[in-house]
Amino acid sequence: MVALQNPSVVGDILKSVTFYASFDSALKGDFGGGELNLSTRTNHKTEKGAFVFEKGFPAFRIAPGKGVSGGALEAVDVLPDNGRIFFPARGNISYKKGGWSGAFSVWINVDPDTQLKTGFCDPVQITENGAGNGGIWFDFNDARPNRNLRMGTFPAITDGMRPIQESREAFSPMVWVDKPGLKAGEWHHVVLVWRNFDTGKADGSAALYIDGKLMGEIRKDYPISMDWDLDKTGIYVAVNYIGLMDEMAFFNRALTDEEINVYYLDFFFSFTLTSVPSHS
Ligand SMILES: [Ca+2]
Repeated sequence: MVALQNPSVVGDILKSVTFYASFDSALKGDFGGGELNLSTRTNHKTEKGAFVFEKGFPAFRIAPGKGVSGGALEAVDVLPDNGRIFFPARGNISYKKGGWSGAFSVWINVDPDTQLKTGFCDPVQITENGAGNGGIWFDFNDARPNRNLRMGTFPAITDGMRPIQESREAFSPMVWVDKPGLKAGEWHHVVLVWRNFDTGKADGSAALYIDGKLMGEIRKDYPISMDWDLDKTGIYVAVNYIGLMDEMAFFNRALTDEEINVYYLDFFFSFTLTSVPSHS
């Protein structure tokens, strides 16, 4: 065991955790302010546009000892009927009407160019109505031979508006990473941070980090508002993902560059979030 590099920074990080899943021994959250069990959403078989919500999680399992720390979530197949698993958002994420900031951290072990079976894959997508209508996510797109890793923070749209297009152009609230260089058997740390969402002002921003490095930022001349009903909002995980994911956490503020660096480095010095203090 090597001592923590920076215990005070780590302590500040731990205090801001709102949800944490170690995936060490169970497919559920270890800690959170809301529902910790996964549910599955599938398309209704006959009613177009309708969804069926069920408890449980086919095609996902714990891979004991295979994680970046302890066990990991292993996704072995794509669910039928556009099925996706999710943690309910209420209590587990710091969303607040009128303005909020936050961060998301996860470790992934995947080769997106060889392991995925579908055009698109979202390791995480937080949304009520869809990726382009009040959605925070990162995904792998359908580019060949190298998929892009992309972050998106798409504001909610009101009736009659069209969603903002997914694009590399400046109008689109995205970060694009070309050839992210991910390989099966290697763990990589992905962090999304966002500030001043849902303020109604054009002061929102967001950023994507891989392995402690800033990959790009989102700053727009329009407000970035999710406008969620938390009871209908899901933290969708491993959507069309095939591979391993581990140590997933949400934070109630944007982590700083330094914190993200420490978080990344300290994991390699046997730091895990299992020491998250009780928030009760
Ligand atoms: Ca784990």
